[in-house]
Amino acid sequence: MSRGPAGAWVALGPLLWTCGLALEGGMLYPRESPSRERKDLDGLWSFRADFSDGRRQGFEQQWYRAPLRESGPTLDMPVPSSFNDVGQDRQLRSFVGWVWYEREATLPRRWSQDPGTRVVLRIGSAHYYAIVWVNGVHVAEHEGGHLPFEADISKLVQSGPLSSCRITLAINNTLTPHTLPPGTIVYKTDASKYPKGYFVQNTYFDFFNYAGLHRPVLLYTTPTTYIDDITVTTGVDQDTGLVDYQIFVQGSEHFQLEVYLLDEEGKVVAQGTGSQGRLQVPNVHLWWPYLMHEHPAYLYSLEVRLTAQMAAGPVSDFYTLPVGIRTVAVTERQFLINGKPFYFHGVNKHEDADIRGKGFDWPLLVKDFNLLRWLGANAFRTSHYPYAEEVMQLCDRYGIVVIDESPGVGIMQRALTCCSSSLCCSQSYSNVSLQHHLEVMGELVRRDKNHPSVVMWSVANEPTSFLKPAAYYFKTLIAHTKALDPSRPVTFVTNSNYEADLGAPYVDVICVNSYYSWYHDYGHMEVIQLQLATEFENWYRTYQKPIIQSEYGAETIAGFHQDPPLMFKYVVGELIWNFADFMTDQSPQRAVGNRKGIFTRQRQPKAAAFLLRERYWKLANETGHHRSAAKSQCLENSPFAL
Ligand code: GCB
Repeated sequence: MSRGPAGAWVALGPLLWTCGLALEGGMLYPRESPSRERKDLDGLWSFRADFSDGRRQGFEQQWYRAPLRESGPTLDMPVPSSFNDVGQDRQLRSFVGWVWYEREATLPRRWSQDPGTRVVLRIGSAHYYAIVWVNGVHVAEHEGGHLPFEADISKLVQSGPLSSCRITLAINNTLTPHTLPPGTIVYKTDASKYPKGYFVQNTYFDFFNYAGLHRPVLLYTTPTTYIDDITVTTGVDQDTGLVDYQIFVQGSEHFQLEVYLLDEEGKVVAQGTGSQGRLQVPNVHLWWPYLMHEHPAYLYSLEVRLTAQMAAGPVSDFYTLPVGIRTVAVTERQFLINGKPFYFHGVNKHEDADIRGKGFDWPLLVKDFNLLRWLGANAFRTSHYPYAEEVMQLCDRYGIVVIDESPGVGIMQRALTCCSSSLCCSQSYSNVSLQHHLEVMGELVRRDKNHPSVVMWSVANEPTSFLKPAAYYFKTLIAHTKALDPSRPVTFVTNSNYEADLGAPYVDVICVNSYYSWYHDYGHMEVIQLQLATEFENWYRTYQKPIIQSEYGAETIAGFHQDPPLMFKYVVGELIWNFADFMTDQSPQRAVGNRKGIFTRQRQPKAAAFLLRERYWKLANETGHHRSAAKSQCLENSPFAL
């Protein structure tokens, strides 16, 4: 990313985080290729929740040692899915603690017999803490839902006569002050009100803490010398596209790499050799956001071919990465994509639906993208955690711009309610929390760095950034994220007062949430314009950075319904809260979930969706820089077309 001279970007340069938190190994999305196979393990798994006091029975009895059915009754559990809503058991819906998943996988013979084949188990997301065994042997542990992790299980599956393996996972959804998101377990000890050992999980965010195996689980192969990671950054010089690549190889130090960039017709437009280099693409087709260009979301394919001479003979590995060539920059007043001002008109989402909870679901995903395009939305924020990799791939393909958010939601809320003492604050912003947050940003950037749709990282949502320790915390976290990825701006989403916010000096774009006439001045819509103007002016006067209204509630939309719509030249976007209704914990304020969606949880439009659609298509015409923006790309022949 480049930045105008007035920005904080330059000033932050020397602060780059150098504590050696770089992650080992890559996390390339498993794609089939002539050298790679994959086997999806979606479907029914055996499942058991450990209802024992203390939830330790599974470990005490070593449930991973033998098939799960041998240690007690099991349920059928679909994967991917949250476990909470698929059954009729009230206790399972709100279960907190360890649950156990198990499944046998039959492997092609070559996988279990060819020592030149590397077999990898990949878990797309297991919320929150996961331990994995294969054939009773511990192979991996991972903290944090929402991000993938892997284990090389070649030795295990190649050591015996069996061509199948038993995969067991123990997953714990308990949230603590140091998890992301944070939470607390509170024991209720008043025996006149609660049974013995009674506890509740308190969270400080507004969505249901669904848990389980939320995303695809799969096995894939590579050769033992393989392409481990690829990093691509892109630039433009007049009409020549620039693709800088860096490739990491594991398994051998003696190898050759060939790199080919193919256009959408499959024609090679540039090529190179070696682990790093720059490809030049004459007459480049840039990756443009939806509604900003008549051919948005142009994707090239980067074909990487590895050959290595091993004792057993030559080895080849092939990996193809979709590449969108585009630039991102932030000036004092603008968010630029390919040098043109970009205005975010979009939504905040959740991964959330009936029955499956946060479980990945292709039909739901495709429906959501069709709705986004119908709406004329060009962007969303992955509120409040990283979404599935398949979601990011569709964003690349459809030109939907993404603010990619970490699970840093609800940080320090506890300090608000529990105390005002420094002890409580320092616990919430402690080194343990910060260290974990830095690691999570590492995992997020490693996973999503090559997506052209991702234009900005958001490290958190609505932290108590007015508290003293927030300054160091966000300074460090943002500098670390910039060091991991110098090509993108970084922000966090605030609801603090502009004068009190101690993290705002470090962000590139100010993202503010406000619910005028909703959470205060109830129903007084006449004050919205004034309050909105005051808020924007205060933030801009203080920081001279572009502003995104990163959340506003459905009922406040009238306050934004202005003509002409752009009141403030430094406001670069608006993301409504929320795309669809979603499930939350039970509370008097939430009647079976949060109902601020412009679509219902079943993805049917409410009146607000039509209103917003009108506004977004208008905005697309005014800010999209392209005449064809007036036409919906997915609905040209439908009764909804404008
Ligand atoms: C917010 C939060 C979001 C909530 C929303 C609401 O500020 O960021 O997670 O769901 O408000 O509806 O209150």
